Amino acid sequence: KELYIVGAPFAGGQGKQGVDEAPKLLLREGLETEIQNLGWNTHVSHLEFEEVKNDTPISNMKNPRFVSKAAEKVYDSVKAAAEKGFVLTVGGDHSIGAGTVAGVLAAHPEAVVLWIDAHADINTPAATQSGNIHGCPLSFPTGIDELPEDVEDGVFKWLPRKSLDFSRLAYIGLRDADEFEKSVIRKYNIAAYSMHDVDKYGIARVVEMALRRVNPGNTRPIHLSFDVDALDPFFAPSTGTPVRGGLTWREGCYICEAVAETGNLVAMDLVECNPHLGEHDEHIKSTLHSGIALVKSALGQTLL
Ligand code: DIR
Ligand code: MN
Ligand code: MN
Ligand code: MN
Repeated sequence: KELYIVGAPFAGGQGKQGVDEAPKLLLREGLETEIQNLGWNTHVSHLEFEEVKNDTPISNMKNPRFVSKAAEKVYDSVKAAAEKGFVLTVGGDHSIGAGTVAGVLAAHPEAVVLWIDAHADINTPAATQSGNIHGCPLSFPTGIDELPEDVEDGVFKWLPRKSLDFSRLAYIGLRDADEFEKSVIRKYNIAAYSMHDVDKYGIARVVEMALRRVNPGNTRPIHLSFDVDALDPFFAPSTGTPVRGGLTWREGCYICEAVAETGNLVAMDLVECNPHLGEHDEHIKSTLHSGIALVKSALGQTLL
C-alpha cells in the first residue's frame, strides 16, 4: 500500500496568510507516522510555488496567474502520484482543489468527487463576489467557468474542462453557499447535502444517500476533498472562513470511515487549516488534530 503525501503550501486562493504553513505543521504533529501506523508506505513531497508579479485580476478573480500556476503544479504531482497509489494532498487553501480534482480524474477518469465543506466552491470567475479562487475550484473541471480559450496568459488553460460530470459530484456539510452557487446546484441537479440534511437524516444516511447518488453499485473510484471548515468551529477554529453549525468531530470522522469502507477511496485532500488563526495555541492544536483524525479515519483506522 503506497501513499503519496503532496504538501501544497499555497495561500493565494484567498486573503489570509498562514494556511500555507499547515502542511509542515501537520507533519510535525505526526501526520506521516500516524499514517504509517495504519500500514501504509509513505512518500512525502512538498511543492514550491513561485510568486507572480503584476498578477492583476482576470474577470473577478484575484491572483489568477499565481493560482493557475500553483494548481497546475498540484495537478502534475497528483496525477503522477495517483497513477502509483493513494494521494493525500495537504493544503493550503481549497483553490488547489482545481488541481487535485483534475489530477485524480486524469489518473482515474471514472472517479467521483465528494466535496465536504461549509461552502460549495463552485463560483465562476465572473460570479465570484469575493474574487477568492478558493471559492471557485469546481467551476473549472465541471466546465461552467466560461473563461475564453484565449484567456490572458493562458490562465487555467491547462485544465481539462468537463472532466467532472455533475452527476459525479456530491456535497456534504453545506451551510454557506452563495446564491449563484445554489442556482448552479439546482440547475445541474447536483447531489448536495446541507447541515439541514445532516440534522434531518443523520450522518450515516446522508453518506449513504450521497454515495448512492454519485456512485451507485460502488463501481467508481472516489476522491474525498475535505475542507476543514466543514467541521464546526468548535472542532476546527483555525480556518479562514469558519461558519457556525457544522459537523461534529465524529460526523466528520464518520464520513471518512464510511467512504474508506467502500474500498474505493483513491485520493483525499485536507485543506484550509490556518495555524495563524485562532485565539490561542489550543485552537491551532485542536484544528490540526481534527485534520489528522479525519485523515486516519479515511485511511483505515478502526475504533474496534
Ligand atoms: C465564498 C466563500 N463562497 C467565496 N468560500 C469559501 O469566497 O466564494 N470557500 N470560503 O471555502
Ligand atoms: Mn507565519
Ligand atoms: Mn472549500
Ligand atoms: Mn469552505
